[in-house]
Amino acid sequence: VFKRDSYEHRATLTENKCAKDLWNLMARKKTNLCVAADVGTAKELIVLADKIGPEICILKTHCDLYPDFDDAFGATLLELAAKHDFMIFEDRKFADIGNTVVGQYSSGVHKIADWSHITNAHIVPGAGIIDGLKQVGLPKGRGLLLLAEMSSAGTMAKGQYTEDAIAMAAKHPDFVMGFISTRPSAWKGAWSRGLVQMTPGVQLGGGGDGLGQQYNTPDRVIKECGSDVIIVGRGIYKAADPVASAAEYRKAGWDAYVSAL
Ligand code: 5IU
Repeated sequence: VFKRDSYEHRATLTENKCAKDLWNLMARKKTNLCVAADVGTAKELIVLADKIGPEICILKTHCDLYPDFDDAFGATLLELAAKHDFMIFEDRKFADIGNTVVGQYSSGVHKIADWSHITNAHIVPGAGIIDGLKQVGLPKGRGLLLLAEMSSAGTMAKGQYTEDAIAMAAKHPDFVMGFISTRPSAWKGAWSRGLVQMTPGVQLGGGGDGLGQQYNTPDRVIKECGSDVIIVGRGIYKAADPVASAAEYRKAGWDAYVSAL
């Protein structure tokens, strides 16, 4: 078991507002479950978010998946986030130069910075992508996750690439709130302190999906891999009873965290 600090304590170690809010939310609500709501429409997403809201710390969206996305989307999700006490994470995976991501994050059809507390970015363009996103997000109190590792088979985000992501995060403690990672317990050097580790590719049965996704159990992700937040998609929204399934994942994730303290 990879032992670590409580969420309450880690809230005191970050300079990013979103990370502080998330650590405190997880401790208060006793959940480290993020649901990846990759459903077919915004309408379904909103129904799902209202049902599973009490179980989760984060609702993860892919706003370009929903054909019925409209200008009311953000406001509706923010209302649900306030009602159920969760945060919103648009999994946009920005990947362009700084100047371009300024527009993609603040403007366009989706205006992500207006409604999503958290978003994420590839570091393949270099640190300019962080500077660009920060120009938009920092004044709004947003947080950025860097993709240090991915859950898919054959990912190129490994070794030196992962180390470079860690070094870039260290240069932007006010805006970078953490990482998407799969095995941060194996990282060299200092532990992530106030930075949040979020891990996708989580399903109670393990296995994969035939398209490269690789699953670990919640217990393994938290206790062995050293993650802080489990990200679960199909394990919940494809279940016969998504609310019961969310409750089950929540318990598995929380029990694993408590036993890793
Ligand atoms: N996701 C991954 N792996 C990654 C990253 C994001 O699976 O490395 I970065 C997303 C894709 C999907 C969710 O939205 O996390 C996982 O969904 P399933 O639990 O349905 O596989």
